[in-house]
Amino acid sequence: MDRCSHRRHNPQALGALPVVRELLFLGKYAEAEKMAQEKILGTRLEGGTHTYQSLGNLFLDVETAGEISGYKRELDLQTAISRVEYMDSGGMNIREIFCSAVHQVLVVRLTSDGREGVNFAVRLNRPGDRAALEVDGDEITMTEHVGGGNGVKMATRLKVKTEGKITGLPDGLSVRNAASAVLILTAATDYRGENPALLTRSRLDFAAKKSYQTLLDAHLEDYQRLFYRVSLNLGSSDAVFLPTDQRLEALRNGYSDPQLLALYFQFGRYLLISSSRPGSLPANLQGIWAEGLKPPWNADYHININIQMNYWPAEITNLSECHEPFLDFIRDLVPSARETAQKTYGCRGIVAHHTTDVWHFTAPIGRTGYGMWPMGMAWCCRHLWEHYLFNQDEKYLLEFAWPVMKEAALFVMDFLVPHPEKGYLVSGPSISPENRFLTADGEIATVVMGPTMDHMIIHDLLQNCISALEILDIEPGFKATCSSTLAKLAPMQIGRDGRILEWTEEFLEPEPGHRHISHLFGLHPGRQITAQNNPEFLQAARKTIDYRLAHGGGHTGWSRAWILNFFARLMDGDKAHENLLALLEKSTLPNLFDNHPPFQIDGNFGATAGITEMLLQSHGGEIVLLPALPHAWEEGYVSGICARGGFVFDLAWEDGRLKSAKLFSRFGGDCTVRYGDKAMPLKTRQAQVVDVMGLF
Ligand code: FUC
Repeated sequence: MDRCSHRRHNPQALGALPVVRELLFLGKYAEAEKMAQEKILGTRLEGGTHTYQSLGNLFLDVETAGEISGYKRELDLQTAISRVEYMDSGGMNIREIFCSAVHQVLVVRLTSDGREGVNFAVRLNRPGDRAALEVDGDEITMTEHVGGGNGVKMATRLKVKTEGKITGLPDGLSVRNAASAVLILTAATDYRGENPALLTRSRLDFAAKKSYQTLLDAHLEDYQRLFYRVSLNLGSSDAVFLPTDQRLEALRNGYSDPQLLALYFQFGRYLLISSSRPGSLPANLQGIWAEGLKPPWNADYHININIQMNYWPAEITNLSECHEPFLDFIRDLVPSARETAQKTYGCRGIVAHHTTDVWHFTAPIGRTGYGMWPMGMAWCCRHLWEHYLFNQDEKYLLEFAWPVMKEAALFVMDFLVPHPEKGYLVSGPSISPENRFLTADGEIATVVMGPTMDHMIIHDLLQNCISALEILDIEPGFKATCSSTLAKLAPMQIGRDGRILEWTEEFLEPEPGHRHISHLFGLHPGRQITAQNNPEFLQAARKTIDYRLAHGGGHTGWSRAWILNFFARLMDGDKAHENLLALLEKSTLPNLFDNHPPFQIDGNFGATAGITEMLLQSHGGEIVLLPALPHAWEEGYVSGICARGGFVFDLAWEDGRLKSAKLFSRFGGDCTVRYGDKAMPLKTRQAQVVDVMGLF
């Protein structure tokens, strides 16, 4: 069903485009921006995008007897089981909860060793009170046609399995005198064209036939297969016995807790495993943990940093299959992105702007300050390419990744225009995501020709296209066009004060500590700025970050996480560590969720990636071991992290020096491994384990 109700392309865009460009080249920013706003930007759906919503609430009203003691609530990352336990006068009470990707069910088990057993009521509802509820025997069914019209149809079913006595309530079930009770809940929508009532029926029937232990075993096997691929030890601390919120508080008071950092790293992996599995939608701004009917930014898919950051840890922390939902989503954007390229810019290929939602709209919407940014697709394409680099699957590259990358390249080839004076190709009209500048008249503006980030993204895309074509050995003509476009692209520039220019011109900045540091895309996630390629830009990148930080930058969680990655790429472990601590101290909630008030998951994922980049990097053709090990991590080990080319590493260090290093070569092939000043070439066979330490 086509539910993309807001493909609202502005019909005046094609006519306005050359005029806006000309005005911008003449420096008439205010006039250009006004015209872009009126004639290029499409209409914004009321409320922005279609919102992701919570499914509903499951309430348990559990009776307790007498005083409660020993209350403990935990989430065990090794098992992905959430557990509550406490004593009351009846005995020990335990509640275990897990979500099974295998059976697509949420399972809750309540047990009590007291004589009375557990006595509780279970109720379901959905915010907004529009859901229909049906209670029948040991089941509750909740259905809703969300929003009516084109909205999704949803069904949720819950079954109680118990030896205790079940009676129906108007909005739930009452369970009495049960030694244990197992609740099994499943839910579905018709998003993918399925019938949610039938799907939930068959899923629930299937799962309910299994014992709790069988469901649990299947869940553990599935989850641990992914989770246990990586272990990390950054040193131990006495605080492990304290609750997480207290450990965080202690960290804020200067207590060193390297185990909390390792926990935080694994928490990011847990979040990705739990929110992004083959066949699912990608993790949105809040993963899947959005609350209510209208979460911030509709928990949509911002593609000007946020969703990309969500997937930074996927390949490097050995969760390649968790990347797939995003890759599928990128492919699914293509038809809409093609239409936007034609209707808005008269270009071939595909384009998307700062945000989108599950219905895949790609038109520029809202205000120019965030909406006038046609680089969404081009940036997303680096994920398609990276998935190849880690998995070396040429069939995937040829059939899945390349066609999308090619269309993104076609768009930029048509979209770029020569700068009238300088001659090089510039992108525009566009913005440096969400930042503003001051014009010569002192006016605040956003739209320009040639924001640096655009060129860095285009550089990355075209280079990746060239590499893909070399591997596939196809389309030499297209490869030549990629190369010639690349050669004509506006170069990166360093400003008078030694920072990288954010725009082609040197403007004054009204917000010098802005959260986006878009013009460092070439440092991370890109690889345009490296010590081998252009050390002068490395210096300028550092100055750029220092300046942002000196003006209050890094104040949102994701921004801080990006800075952590930047410092890892600058191979400055101490600075990376300092920013990791700042992320935990200033932008982390007591349950370790990243804080962008109220909560945004990108910072969690970005930090997990950043910690990995501190220990292993594989960007400029070399695999670098412990590139940014901070002094604070004197000894430790990591196993199972991945480098491009399909190499999996186990590393250990002592006194800040590499002590052992092993690689597992998944596909065979050559690589160069560097530790400190020494870089060693290596040939490997498929499935070979190499003691890399022997090389140094
Ligand atoms: C980006 C950021 C905001 C926020 C939003 C969801 O555009 O500028 O800080 O994270 O996405």
